Amino acid sequence: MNLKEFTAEAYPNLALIKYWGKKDEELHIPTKSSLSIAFRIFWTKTVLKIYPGEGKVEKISINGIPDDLKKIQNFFDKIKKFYPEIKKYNYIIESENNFPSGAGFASSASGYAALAKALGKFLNLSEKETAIIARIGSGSATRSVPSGDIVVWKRGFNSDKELSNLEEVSKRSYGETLVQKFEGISIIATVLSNKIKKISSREGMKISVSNDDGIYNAYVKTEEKDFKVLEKAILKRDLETVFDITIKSAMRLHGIILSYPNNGVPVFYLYDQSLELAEKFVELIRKEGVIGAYTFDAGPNPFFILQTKDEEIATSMLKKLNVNYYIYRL
Ligand code: 2P0
Repeated sequence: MNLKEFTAEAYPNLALIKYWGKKDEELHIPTKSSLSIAFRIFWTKTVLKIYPGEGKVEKISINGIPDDLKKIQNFFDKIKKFYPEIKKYNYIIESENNFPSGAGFASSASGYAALAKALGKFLNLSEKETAIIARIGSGSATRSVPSGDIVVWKRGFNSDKELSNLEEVSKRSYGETLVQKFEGISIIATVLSNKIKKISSREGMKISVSNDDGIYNAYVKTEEKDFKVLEKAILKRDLETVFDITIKSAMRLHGIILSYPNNGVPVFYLYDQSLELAEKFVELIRKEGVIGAYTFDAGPNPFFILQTKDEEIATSMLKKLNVNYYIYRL
């Protein structure tokens, strides 16, 4: 057996302007641009073993435990269309990650990014091409491929007309580093709950997009404007604007999610305690005269972002309330 190995690693990311919805379900073309910040205390490391075959994934394991082969075969089948070379080999994927359960980060972003990077080494791909492969695995993985602290993922097209050539369009939306180093910032990931959510992000965003009655479309337009403002604010390190837009984008996300019940059943990810904690955080930083932001993904755990010099304001509050957390200092 002629076996070759390719190893890669990737980290999760936290979006300040969120990704929520696809123009194309197959290729994960986002309806809107998003921007994220790296979170490098958690990681996924992946070893991709290849040998002559017919494009089949033989085994996949995460931390030594077999994972969903069908899901990963489906991913390989999608990318075969772009890289026929994949059909000539079979694959064994061994992944490891250090995610504590309930830390608020899904491992799909770093998982698909690490796998895409390993595939990128095998296929000799550029970072842009690698980010496109990661995107086909999971949208948010696009933002875990570039090496910078701040990464943008632009929606890549302006009109439906441009969607006529899917392959071409698919190549227009990929992650890019906006800022390589963004020091002096702390991200605090709190752990309020580690329950598995009832509705996955994939399903949740599909519900928002497919029920659009104008509100979702208005959300996309507003966020697209704020995305541009945020990009500029980050380049100028205008933290006040960065934090203001971060909070708005998080709350708009959850407003949109609540706007579209699923056949009448409310869709929601936040708990009362999530909002109470966010409110306490804002009260505290205001009292201390410092700036910061909170954000939420599709889950109940607040993330706090503030300057490292002010980090203790948040951590002492969390300690008092007995809430567990993880800190990443950029
Ligand atoms: C984000 N989320 O920008 C947003 C905020 C969740 C809330 O990207 O269907 O797991 O695999 O493309 O990437 C989670 O969505 O969805 C996500 P798929 P994904 O981080």
